[in-house]
Amino acid sequence: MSRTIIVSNRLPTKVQRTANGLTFQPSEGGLATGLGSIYRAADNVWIGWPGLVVSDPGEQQQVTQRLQADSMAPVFLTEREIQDYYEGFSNGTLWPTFHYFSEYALYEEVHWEAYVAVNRKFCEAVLELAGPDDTIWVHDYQLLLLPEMLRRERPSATIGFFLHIPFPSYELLRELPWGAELLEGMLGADLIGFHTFSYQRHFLSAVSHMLGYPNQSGQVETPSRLVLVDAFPMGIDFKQYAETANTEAVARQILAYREGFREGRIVLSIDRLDYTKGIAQRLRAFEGLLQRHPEWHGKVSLLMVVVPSRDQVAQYQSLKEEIDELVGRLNAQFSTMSWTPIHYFYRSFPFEELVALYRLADIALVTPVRDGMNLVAKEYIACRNDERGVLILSERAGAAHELSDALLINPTDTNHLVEALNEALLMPEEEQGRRMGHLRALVEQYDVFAWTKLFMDRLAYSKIKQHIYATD
Ligand code: GDG
Repeated sequence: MSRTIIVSNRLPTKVQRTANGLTFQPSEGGLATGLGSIYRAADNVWIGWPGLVVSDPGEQQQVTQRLQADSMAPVFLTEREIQDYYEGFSNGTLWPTFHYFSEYALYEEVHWEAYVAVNRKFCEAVLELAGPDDTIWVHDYQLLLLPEMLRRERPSATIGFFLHIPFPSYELLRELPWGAELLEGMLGADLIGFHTFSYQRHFLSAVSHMLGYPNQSGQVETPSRLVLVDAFPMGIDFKQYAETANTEAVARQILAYREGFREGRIVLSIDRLDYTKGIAQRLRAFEGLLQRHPEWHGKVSLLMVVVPSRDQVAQYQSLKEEIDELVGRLNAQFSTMSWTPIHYFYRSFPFEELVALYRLADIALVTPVRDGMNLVAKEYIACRNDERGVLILSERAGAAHELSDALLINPTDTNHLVEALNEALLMPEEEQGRRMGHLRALVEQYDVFAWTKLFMDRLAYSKIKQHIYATD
């Protein structure tokens, strides 16, 4: 039977070392939560790094066996590889460049070499596991070279690639010394998917400018093959969120949280720590609301969850300091004995508590300066079985292309953001219901299962299309 082999940098399970030995926990992050629902559905396998350096052969075996039982296969990386391939090239070069923060980008030859070497390591891990009839689905910016490496070894394999972050304008890509190699790497796939049509367009324009390959209607003609390129906006497991939101456990959790806020309104903000997420801008907008609309003093609080992430990279450390300082300053300035304007948590919450937070919040404030898609926005919608609540969403998140019933804002326009907050706080219940009703219908219909099916069907179609092209 043919299987789907999912390949991504991180596995959906992260291994941690504690005083009691190794522990196995679900990973956070959009890719893990999004695909976590589908890979168990069939006889699929997920290949990736387990999130910890494990060099002892005995421990490696223990991790491999434990993950194998849950249909996962680990790729072990050394400390040096993590530094150069992951923190260096992936998060220090590609992440900022693809999110339009090229002033943060590092251009280090050693990072690039490690990136090539680790992509090759993943290639070997895949070749070891994949049978000739298996479909290989490679994910995200850490593995841009992998499709081409696999193609060289298995010319007729079925290979899909999906990018979870934005694909930037060609002008950004050409700032990278390795832009052409990265594009060639991706073109080893049969089908390349992006969250939005604009990312697809940027990619096709980079391919014609930098490689000179002709393309038409989402088909690239490389010197040897035809590659399809398309937009697939990723969905979430709507049912899982909607059903959890209705459970007794979540209802109890909401009651417990409510105690702390009495009748006050709650604005919720949830992100991984990242400069792309617009966390500092959001705090400034909340400050603007309190300055310009003193009528909300004592009546509204911002509940802000920041999940620790990449805290070894310099920009993330200084962002953390900036957030700490802003929260401290705002609370010191506006707090009263009975009201704290910002409740700030620098940690992650268990799934059911996260759902309770979504269910509790009158407003979800999702204001990234750049974001491939943003699943938090969709999860908030899925949890609102009561059809109440307002989503304020950045027009620079991929999700904004679909979620037009949200209040769409420009995240760097603080004035606009302040007024959007005020508008959301004043929004009549019927309008909330109407907007939320439309948003829910959309997120329910285009869930992660529909997304996978669409991608897989199109991948199968790419093989037929190539056959026709080759025999033409
Ligand atoms: C990348 C792209 C794209 C957050 N806090 C907690 C928690 N989370 C989970 C959320 C959500 C995920 O993390 C974050 O997903 P996003 O999509 O918002 O962002 P990235 O991690 O940057 O993901 C992004 C995505 O890939 C998918 O393609 O949308 O644009 O950057 O699922 O629920 N989960 C738990 N506790 C928390 O405190 N359990």
